[in-house]
Amino acid sequence: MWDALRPIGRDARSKGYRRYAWTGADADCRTWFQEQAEARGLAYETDRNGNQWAWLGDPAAGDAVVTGSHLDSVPDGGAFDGPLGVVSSFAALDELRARGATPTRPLAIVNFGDEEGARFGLACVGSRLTAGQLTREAAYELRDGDGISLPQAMEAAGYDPSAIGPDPERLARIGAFVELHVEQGRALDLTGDPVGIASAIWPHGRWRYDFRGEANHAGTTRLVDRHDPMLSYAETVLAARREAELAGAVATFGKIAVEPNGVNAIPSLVRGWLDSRAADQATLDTVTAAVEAAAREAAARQGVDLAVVRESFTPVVEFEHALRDELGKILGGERPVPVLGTGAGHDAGILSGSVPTAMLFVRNPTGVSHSPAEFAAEDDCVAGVEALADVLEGLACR
Ligand code: HGY
Ligand code: MN
Ligand code: MN
Ligand code: MN
Repeated sequence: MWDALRPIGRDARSKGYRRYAWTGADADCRTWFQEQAEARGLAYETDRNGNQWAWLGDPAAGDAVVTGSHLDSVPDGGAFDGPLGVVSSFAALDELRARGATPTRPLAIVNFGDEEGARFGLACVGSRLTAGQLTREAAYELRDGDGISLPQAMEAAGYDPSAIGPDPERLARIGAFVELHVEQGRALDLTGDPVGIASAIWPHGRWRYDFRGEANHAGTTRLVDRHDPMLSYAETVLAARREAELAGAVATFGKIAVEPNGVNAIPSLVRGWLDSRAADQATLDTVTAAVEAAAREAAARQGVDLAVVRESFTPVVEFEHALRDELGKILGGERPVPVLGTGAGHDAGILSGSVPTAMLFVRNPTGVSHSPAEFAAEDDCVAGVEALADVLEGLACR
């Protein structure tokens, strides 16, 4: 399975993945998913929001146990973030069949579209639409860097965007959703466990900072006469690091757009995106307020205008205890499986507001993710598949 998926959307130079929503690489991943489903005799479908589903048993029967994740990536992302969950789902189904387990509930494998938000700037578009956390109108407003809207991109990829929106009937047929994901951090490496169970997802959000200054000649404009938005931006990046450190949170300016973006021109506009996350809402609010205050002070001092827009936000997710504890019971052997929180967002976090949801993490020895260097050892990936097969058997088979 991996061999057919691995080359899709991989950049020859960076060795990272560029699988952005509704692009050719995304289409190739979707073809791969459909082939895997049909090769196993699973009923394949794409839902109104472009998420892919592979069913074993009658979906209409309800109380389905669903597993899966996403196949899209961040720019130059790693091989495991998302795909490990989807590949492991198919492998776990194969394992169930090898064990002769008989499902007593419908089973499904899902590929949620556009989880990373790399193209349109909003994470978890496929699951948010399905869960009613993103309205059709707001989705129609999403634009990529070339001004192409989400519906235009879907149409260009051969999908009808006219029905995108909440899918409560589909969610009502799900009794449990379990997402397996490579850990994005080193907690399991530190405890020495190949697999862990998620307890919570930190609250996190994305804020866009638009610093508008005065374009001018880099060589002839005196420093005292400048209104340089890059300076305000730079001070804001430093403030974000300072405030996050003080609060024990994280804050990242990972994306920037500069106009006119000329070496010898003082910019007119510097647009920076802040990603900030913290273990609790109050801490996150403290950090983001402090960063904005520092940015406004710097901008005022430099005669630069500042607009701050919160582009997306995901409140804290506490995975419900009943399912989490059931996984612990199913997987617990002589030593309990570790339960850990994460700062990474997931489709499971979005669905947790609609259906009983849990997550399994597979050890990531370096903790690195959202990078071509992301890695998980084969033995740990196999342990993840075994664990997922145990969970599916425990939840859905006799
Ligand atoms: O940004 C995240 O945490 C996730 O990978 N979308
Ligand atoms: Mn990710
Ligand atoms: Mn992911
Ligand atoms: Mn996810």
